Amino acid sequence: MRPATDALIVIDVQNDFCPGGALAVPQGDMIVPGINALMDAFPAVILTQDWHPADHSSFASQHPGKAPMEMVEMPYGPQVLWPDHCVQGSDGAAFHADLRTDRADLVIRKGFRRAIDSYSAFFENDHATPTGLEGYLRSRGIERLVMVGLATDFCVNFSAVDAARLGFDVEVRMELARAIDLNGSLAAAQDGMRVAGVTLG
Ligand code: VGL
Ligand code: ZN
Repeated sequence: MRPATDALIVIDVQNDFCPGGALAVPQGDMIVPGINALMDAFPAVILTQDWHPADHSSFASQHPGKAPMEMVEMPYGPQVLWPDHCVQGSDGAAFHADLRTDRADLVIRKGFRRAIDSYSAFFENDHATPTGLEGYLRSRGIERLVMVGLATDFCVNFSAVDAARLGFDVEVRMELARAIDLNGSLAAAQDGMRVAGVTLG
C-alpha cells in the first residue's frame, strides 16, 4: 500500500467515452482492468464523472449550423463542440460496468452548469471556478496524485496541469489513459503536461 499522502484519480471512465458510446475514445475500455488492479495500491481512490444537462453549451446540437468537433468562442475562451454525451442520469454517463466503483472514496461530478464546460477535475474551463476537489484532497493531507482515464488530451490533461499548478506532485500513467487526438491534441497535451511539471509514466 502506498502512503496516506497518495491518491489515485480516475478520470471519466464512462460508457460514452468507451467504444459504442457517444464520444468514444479508441480503446477507451481497454484501460479498465489495469485501473482496477492499480486501485489496490492506493489508500485513496477518487473517480470523476462528466455530468452534463441535456442542453449543455458544449454540445454541437445547441449551436445551429455547427457540427461536432468544430470550435466556437465562448465567454471563457475557445471551446470544442462535442456530440451530446454524458447526459445526467443516462446510460452513457454511467461508469463502465467493469470499473470498481466500490473502491471510490469520492465521486466528483463536473460539467453540470449549462453555460460552461469543465474538463479539469479542479476547475471549470474558465480556469477559475473550483470543483472543490482541491479542498477535499488538502483536508485529507494528500500531496501526490496518480492520474489515469479518459481522455488523455482533454480531461486527464486539464486535470493534471491544474493539479501540478496547485502544487501537487502529479504522475499520469499513459498506458492507463487513451486519447481523442483531435488535430494534434495528444502531442500538444503531452508537451503542456511536461512543461507544467507532470511526470508522464
Ligand atoms: C471529455 C470532451 C468532453 C473528457 C469530456 O473526459 O476528456 N472530453 N467532455
Ligand atoms: Zn463533456
